[in-house]
Amino acid sequence: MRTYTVALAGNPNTGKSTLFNALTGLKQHTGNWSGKTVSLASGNYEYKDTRFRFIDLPGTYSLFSNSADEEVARDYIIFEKPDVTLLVLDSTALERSLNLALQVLEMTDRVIVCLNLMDEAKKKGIKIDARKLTDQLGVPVIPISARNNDGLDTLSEQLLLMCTGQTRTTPYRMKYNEQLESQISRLESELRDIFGDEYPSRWLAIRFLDGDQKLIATLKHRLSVSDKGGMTHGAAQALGSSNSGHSC
Ligand SMILES: Nc1nc2c(ncn2[C@@H]2O[C@H](COP(=O)(O)OP(=O)(O)OP(=O)(O)O)[C@@H](O)[C@H]2O)c(=O)[nH]1
Ligand SMILES: [Mg+2]
Repeated sequence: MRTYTVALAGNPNTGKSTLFNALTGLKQHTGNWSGKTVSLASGNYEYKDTRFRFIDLPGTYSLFSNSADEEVARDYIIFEKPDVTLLVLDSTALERSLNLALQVLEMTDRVIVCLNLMDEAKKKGIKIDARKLTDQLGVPVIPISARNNDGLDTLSEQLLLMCTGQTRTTPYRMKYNEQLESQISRLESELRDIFGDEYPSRWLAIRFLDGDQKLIATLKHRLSVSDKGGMTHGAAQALGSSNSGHSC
């Protein structure tokens, strides 16, 4: 049986572990306070002769290098390359959740968005147009209530479609001002010289321009381990710069 890997990402307290438990039948700790999931629990779920291996990532508000949790979640998505990243959003606080969603959409095009806590949203009179959000984000958006097992069949079906390559996505990518966009595209092509298509080059370029030193150190380390040679002068400068990464 083929096994696909599905990473659960989202803000703290959005119900990732509740969804993980509902699908895998395991008992990952859940509760109404943040920061519970610190290590990576994994569990299997079978649907229509397909096995999904779920990874319960720590809850974070962003995926930069602000904390160990952010690095763990980010590194998993970038370096482990799950077949799908399942973004679990809180339907009652969508605006807050969308910040992380936009970051994940820069990192991978294999994303499914779950609008969790729909039961709470309904109680509060919050209406969300999932179809419109699907159009705007460019990836499937599925309303669910993990605690009540609502919407999980639709979600399973979508997981199967995406893992088997039957869903095409066009993830929304932020557009920056002209000056920044030209720096991004220059750096992007330098980074592609080093890494090819190994990592999402636009996302990498943006992280470099933001001066994400921990990410740069991780990449340098991985590069030295894999011993890839032949990098261009600009790329070497980009990786070697110790401040902002503004090498171009
Ligand atoms: N009403 C309602 N509550 C939910 C739902 N899903 C999760 N919860 C509750 O939300 C709280 C947080 O759920 P968790 O599953 O622990 O959230 P998490 O995203 O794993 O949290 P971290 O590990 O801190 O990132 C718990 O009290 C859950 O019972 C849902 O669909 N509806
Ligand atoms: Mg959790």
